Amino acid sequence: MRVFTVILAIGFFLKETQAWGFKNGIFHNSIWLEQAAGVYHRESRNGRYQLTYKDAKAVCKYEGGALATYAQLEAARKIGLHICAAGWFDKGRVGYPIVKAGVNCGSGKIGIVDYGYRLNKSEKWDVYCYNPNSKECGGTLTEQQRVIISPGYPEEYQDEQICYWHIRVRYGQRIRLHFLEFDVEEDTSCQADYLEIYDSYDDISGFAGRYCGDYLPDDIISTGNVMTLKFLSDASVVAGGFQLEYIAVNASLIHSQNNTNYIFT
Ligand SMILES: [Ca+2]
Repeated sequence: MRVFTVILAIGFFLKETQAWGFKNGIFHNSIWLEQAAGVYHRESRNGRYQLTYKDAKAVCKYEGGALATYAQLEAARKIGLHICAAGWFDKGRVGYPIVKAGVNCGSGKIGIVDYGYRLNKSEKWDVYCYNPNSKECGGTLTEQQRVIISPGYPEEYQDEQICYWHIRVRYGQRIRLHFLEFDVEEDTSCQADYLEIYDSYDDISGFAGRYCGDYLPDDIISTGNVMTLKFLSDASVVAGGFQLEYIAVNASLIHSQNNTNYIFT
């Protein structure tokens, strides 16, 4: 009976994990996954392990959330959050959530790999934030063509949203973004709400533009087969949101065109 229960539990676990992108024995470590149960991982714009405890708290607060508690991190882990990067969480504790055992991450342990409460708050790690209002947007997109919308579109987006879309098409292809609708709280330097485009698979390198207001941006074409979009809204004033489409294009076709929208060369 006990064996049967265990098998049922494993079956349930596999079903759950498949829904979260468990393929070929590896969890797909997308931002979508990272936002499991409102918990997500962040690193400094300067790269991995650059945040003091004070910095870490500021990162979460900036995005409208707070440091995740151990219980929140564990709840997220139980539905598939698997990240091989140690980060600060609540009360100056450091660790990371592991779902699938691996020798290179967590030394075969499953659960929260816990470095404990750090005495030295100047140590530098990544961070785990909790923001339950930020979990229903973003993702890793690999289709050849897809429409991307702001959270809740065609309704207005809400305050304190943060979304990352990582687009990855086939090697040798490029990504063309075409804006269909655009209305984001306007201010002169887009400090409040904005959509940022990165010609890269992260938001650290390849910055290509920050957009707000209601002017429809021109098409944007990536230099490679990846692109990242980041949408952030602050604590007040919302707007209609946006709708855009991306399409994977054959890089050689772009070379053969004299296309004024071809902005990255
Ligand atoms: Ca706003």
